[in-house]
Amino acid sequence: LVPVSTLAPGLSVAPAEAATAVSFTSVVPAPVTATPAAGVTYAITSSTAVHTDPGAEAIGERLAAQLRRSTGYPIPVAPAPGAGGVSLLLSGAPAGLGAEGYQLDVTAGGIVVRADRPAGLANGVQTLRQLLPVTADAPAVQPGPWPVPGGRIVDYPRFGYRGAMLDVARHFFPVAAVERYIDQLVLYKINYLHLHLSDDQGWRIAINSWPNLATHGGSTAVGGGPGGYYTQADYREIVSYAAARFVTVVPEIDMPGHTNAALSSYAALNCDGVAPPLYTGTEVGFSSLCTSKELTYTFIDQVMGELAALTPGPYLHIGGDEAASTAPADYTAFIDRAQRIVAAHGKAVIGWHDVAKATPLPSTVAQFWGTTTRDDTVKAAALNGTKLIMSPANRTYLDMKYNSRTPLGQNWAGYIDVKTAYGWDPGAYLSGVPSSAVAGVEAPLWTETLTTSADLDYMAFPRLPAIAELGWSPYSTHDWTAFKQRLGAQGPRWRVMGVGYYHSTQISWP
Ligand code: TNX
Repeated sequence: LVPVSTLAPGLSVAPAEAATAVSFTSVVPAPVTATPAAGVTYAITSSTAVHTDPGAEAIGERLAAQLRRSTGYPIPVAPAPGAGGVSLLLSGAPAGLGAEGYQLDVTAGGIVVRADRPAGLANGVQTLRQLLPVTADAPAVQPGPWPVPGGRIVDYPRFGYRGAMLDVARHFFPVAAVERYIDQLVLYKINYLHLHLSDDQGWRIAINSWPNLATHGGSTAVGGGPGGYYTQADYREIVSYAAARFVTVVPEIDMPGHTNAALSSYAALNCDGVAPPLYTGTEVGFSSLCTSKELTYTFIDQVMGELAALTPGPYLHIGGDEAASTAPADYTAFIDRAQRIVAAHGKAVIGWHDVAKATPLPSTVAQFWGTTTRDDTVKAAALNGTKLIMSPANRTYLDMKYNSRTPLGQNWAGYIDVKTAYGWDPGAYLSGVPSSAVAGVEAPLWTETLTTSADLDYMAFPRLPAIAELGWSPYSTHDWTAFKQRLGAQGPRWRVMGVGYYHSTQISWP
């Protein structure tokens, strides 16, 4: 984790936790099966090595680096097979784990993680981290011992899409802050990072064919700060940092609404040919690309073309929400054309669920952000084959306040404490929509009121792990009483890592 101290001066890390053994059944998100072996323990010692199959070396190196930092042991990484220590193996996994599943065995003789694919091993390593004493996640050497409780975990995700969104448009977050958030996401097996790269208040990615977007459109933020933008090299760095951790970046350019920063950057994009001033307020629904101008589609084609070239992942997000200044017929025609443009660049579209009013391509995914459990347009699209990402605003919006006393955030979708964030089933939430239509979940973090990594920590934790668990764990494990205990056990880990979480009174924090 990038230390918060370099990002948010003034935030201090609590005193060291004791290196005590943790319970085998305390993992978040809850695994498919976890079978403790009573009385069995393996301890990491100064002679522990990590043994990796070909293709698992980088995962082994990252695990070893963390263990070296906190234990002070040498923890060499060597090719498998090797006796004892930690083995990361790409063979011998049981059938049915899929691309992201793993089996983890902790015996007195050593720790073995098996998976079919590197992504599965990486998930298994995250589980292993949670089985170590919390001090193993510390950024500096701690006293041992380093016991790991014995048993077997067999685990794989319920949904293939488990996302988090960060709004870097309302306030800009530098590369280091995004990478710090990625480090936090992977702790809970989130595998997509959606970056909201443009909005009325800022354009945050350099586009070579339209340079003013970043230099002018990126020059401010909500409240009038200096803003900022990613160069394409910055952006590639984020994408590769994420990819190394098996996180796929989904870039969003919001259109046709939420486009004041673009319209301010190029007068020709406006129907009347006049560029509006930059905007630093927080109203929504007042801007629209000019859907009747051919230049608008040249613009989208070139912007999405450059983004597609920067994006190894399958999706480009076209926004599509709150287009209150676009006539309904213009909106649907625009979205249909935007979908074809994205498809021509070899990518599938994700759009906020408003795009269901148009004609979704078979590959288009709609992201539900409503506050009710009934939406006939979304339901009809789902029954017609459109896959959904579930981000109900009154459950998953990490920018909503926990309660009326929360100093940050908004409350238009209500207050969301942990129990509300956790207490729903993404596969059975929307009336008439079968779970087979649900690709997964995503927790958006809008940043009208958030400016630092410490602010992100406070709003994302402890709710982000709740949403992550809804995306990963079988619904048969869903149980508030058990969850709040497991979640509480994460608190000491966050303190050790320097994550400034909200101490929700719904949880008893050890
Ligand atoms: C609604 S949700 C928005 C965003 C705001 C957010 C604040 C959605 C698709 N649009 O523009 O930032 O509420 O909570």
